[in-house]
Amino acid sequence: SSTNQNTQADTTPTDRLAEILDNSARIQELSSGHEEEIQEADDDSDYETSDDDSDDGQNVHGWMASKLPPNLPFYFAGPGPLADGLETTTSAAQEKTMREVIDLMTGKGQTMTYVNAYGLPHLLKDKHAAFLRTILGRYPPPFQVMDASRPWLLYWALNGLRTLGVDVSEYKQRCIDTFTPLQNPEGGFGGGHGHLSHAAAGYAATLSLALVGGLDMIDRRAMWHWLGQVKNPSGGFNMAVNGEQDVRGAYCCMTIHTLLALPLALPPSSPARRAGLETFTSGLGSWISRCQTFEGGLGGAPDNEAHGAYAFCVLACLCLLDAPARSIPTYLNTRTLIRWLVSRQCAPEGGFSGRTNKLVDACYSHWVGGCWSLLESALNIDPAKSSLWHREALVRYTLSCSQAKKGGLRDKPSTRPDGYHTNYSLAGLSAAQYVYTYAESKQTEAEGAEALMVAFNWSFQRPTQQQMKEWCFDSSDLVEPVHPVFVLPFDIVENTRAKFAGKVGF
Ligand code: FPP
Ligand code: K
Ligand code: ZN
Repeated sequence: SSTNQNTQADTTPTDRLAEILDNSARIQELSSGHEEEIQEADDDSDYETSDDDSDDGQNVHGWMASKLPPNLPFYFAGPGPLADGLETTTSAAQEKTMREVIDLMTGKGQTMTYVNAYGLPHLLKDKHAAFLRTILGRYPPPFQVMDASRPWLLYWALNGLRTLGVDVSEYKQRCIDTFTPLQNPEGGFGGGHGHLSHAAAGYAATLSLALVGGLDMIDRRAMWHWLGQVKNPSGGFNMAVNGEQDVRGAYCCMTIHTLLALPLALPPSSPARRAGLETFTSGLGSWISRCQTFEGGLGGAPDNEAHGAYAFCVLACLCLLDAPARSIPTYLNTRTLIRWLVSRQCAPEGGFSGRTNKLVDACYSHWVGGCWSLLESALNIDPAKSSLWHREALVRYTLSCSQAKKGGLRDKPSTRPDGYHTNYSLAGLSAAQYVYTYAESKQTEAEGAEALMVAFNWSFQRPTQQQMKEWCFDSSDLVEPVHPVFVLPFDIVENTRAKFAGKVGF
């Protein structure tokens, strides 16, 4: 038996070494064709730490270390040690993206030269703000395809601007004017003129109006009635009357319900009430439970593929129902969820993918990055002491790879920035920069008898000097804190809570 063990012990490291050597060839291949740029960059590079460019393929970490900017851990500078040989459209796209990311991370392909103390491009706040302001401007005819997304365009731009520290109160009247024709007499908002009310449009409209202090234009009683129409007898929510049922509906509807402090009881006209449910939360946790898949991740509806965007909707919706430490472990298997969620953080990219075997994308900086504070709170993990995820990696991806030099943030290198990716990259950056914690407050608990108040129990801690150093950003790269459940600035959430305090029942 001891011979067998020795054989095992001998072959495993040999196989590993073969893999690493294979990958060393892959790294050389990745850098070849870029020799001119490398040479050029090396000539005036601050990063060069060794004159020895020779690479005998034997010491891959040594090779990488000789190329790295100071402070850049090796795992951001080369492909991971494991790769399978299956070639698909996705594997080709992955290879291209990884190559572009490595060039930006290591500085070889980096053209943003205004860098912070850690050699990462600064957050280009003024340029991103200017980019977001153009979204609030006029649109040429090709943008007709965006007509159903009017509320979203406003939300992404206004929330992104506030996350960058820009005051948006000047947009109040225009915002109200935009939403007036979108609000329907039967309650809720459509995405464009003449459109039926829709959960996503209502969510984006409510958040936008909260951002500018324009919530008074919402007919809360009509909204309560409409929400009753989309509450499904299953416990979940439809996206529209007779629309599809998925967890976006649950998160969007319950967010609207909470922010507007609507009554918890279902209206008498609600089809769910006729099916025996009494409140908006009846059956909701159990329906959400069914969205956890064999991977441990969370899909949009029972039997759907696990996906990061829906994972946020699931966790945030559970955090509207009760304290995370109660609602999350009650309805989800947190052990398998952790495994799936940690697998979303990509190396060397540092950002997140939305699902298994797919590519990094900066919108998941929020959809996945926003899950950590909720899940860590559910597990009583103190993020100041230990963490389930790598904040530095997300900061590196955001600053080095997701920023467009002319303004706006983008999905990945070789894509164009847009309002959606700009807002959610910035929200993700805030998740990496702040510690968000849930703490029960007696006062809101007492009020909670009528409306759902638990989601107002979150607070934020600004990063310490030590944390900023660990996570690689300067104070000028710090964004504003974004609420982990409502995805709004904290002061907006507080103003909204205070506005409707004691007004449950219209
Ligand atoms: C796949 O796109 C994307 C999805 C299946 C989910 C999209 C859902 C959201 C963005 C979230 C909605 C949330 C609310 C609150 C309305 P893809 O195949 O292009 O991307 P992938 O390759 O990254 O999966
Ligand atoms: K994507
Ligand atoms: Zn995206």
